[in-house]
Amino acid sequence: MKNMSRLILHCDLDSFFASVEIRDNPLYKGKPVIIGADPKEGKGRGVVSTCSYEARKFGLHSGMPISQAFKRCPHGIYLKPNFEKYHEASEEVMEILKNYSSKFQKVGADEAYLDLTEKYSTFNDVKDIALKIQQEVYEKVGITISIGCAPTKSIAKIASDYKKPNGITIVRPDNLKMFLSNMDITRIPGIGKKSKKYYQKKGIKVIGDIISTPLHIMIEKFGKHGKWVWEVANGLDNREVKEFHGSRKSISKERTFYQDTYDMKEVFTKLEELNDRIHNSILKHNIYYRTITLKIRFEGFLTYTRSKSLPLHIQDKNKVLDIILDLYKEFSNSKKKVRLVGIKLSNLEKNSINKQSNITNFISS
Ligand code: TTP
Ligand code: MG
Repeated sequence: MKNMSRLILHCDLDSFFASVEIRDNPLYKGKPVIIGADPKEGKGRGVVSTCSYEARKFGLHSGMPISQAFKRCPHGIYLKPNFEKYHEASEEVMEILKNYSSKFQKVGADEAYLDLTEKYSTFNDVKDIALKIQQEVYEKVGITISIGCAPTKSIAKIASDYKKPNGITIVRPDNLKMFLSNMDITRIPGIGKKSKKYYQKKGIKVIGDIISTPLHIMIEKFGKHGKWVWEVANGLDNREVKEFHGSRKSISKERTFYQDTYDMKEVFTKLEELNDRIHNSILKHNIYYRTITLKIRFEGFLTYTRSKSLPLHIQDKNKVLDIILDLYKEFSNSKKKVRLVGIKLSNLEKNSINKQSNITNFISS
């Protein structure tokens, strides 16, 4: 019988940066290893990039201030990141994953989707493939990867996170609702802390509450965002596994001022103009993006870039401008004249669902 459901894998490396460090220094194995800023005996600034699962037992996690991490885990092994090493490991892993399907989509340094529908016919075969992938990654790159398999991208992603580290979680179509029912709604990509509160106020606490709410009620209460969330919860997210445009990785525009300037208003106006122009092509090609980068060059060619990555793809001109202006704040007291500004949108996806543009609308309404 022809398999009607898709077989989508989401593969995500476990405690990625920390795993690479532990691979290269076996003495770290089994210990709390923290990658990030220098803790300086608890006085350090900056945050934890990631940490080993042993460190997570102390409550440490990505994004936590390093000073707080040090308080909770003073005996941890604190290491600065080695980005070249992680980049290399990431490329090796992606080369392996690519071989399992031509429908392959890398979504970050340590995660990728594979669509196996055409190659394998049942969810039973998939277990063997997932094991094979884990084995190959471990043998060739020396780190572990967790894999989720489901009929949709969003559920495959939830599944890969379900049994970390080194886990395999397969969610069959008939098991999908049971798998999701008791999960916190923040498991759904697009529901963060803020929107969680909003959903909770309206009686939605676990994913099961979304599943049991009729679609028209979700739309009535939560707009487009509610529709997306309902589709995810019901296994109807039909986004394809597809590498964006093959080679195109970002869209950017920049402009050098005729004369270097101190005038903030001129800088802002230029950024607004660049943003408008970028969005003309964004709309024309129906592209969604997840990372927004500000580039700024001062007199003397001193150049900086600052980025913000969102939890999911958006297409929202006003939000980009807000983020750009926010990133700009860091430079607003500079004594130097500005020579060039630029905006780059990356982590692109085509024909994504417009999931986040309405979050702000409904939260503020
Ligand atoms: P994640 O996949 O989010 O985290 P992880 O691989 O460390 O752990 P998990 O087992 O839960 O998947 O991110 C991948 C890498 O990206 C991570 O190793 C370090 C980096 N990173 C940061 O530098 N800062 C962050 O806030 C996050 C979330 C990740
Ligand atoms: Mg990871």
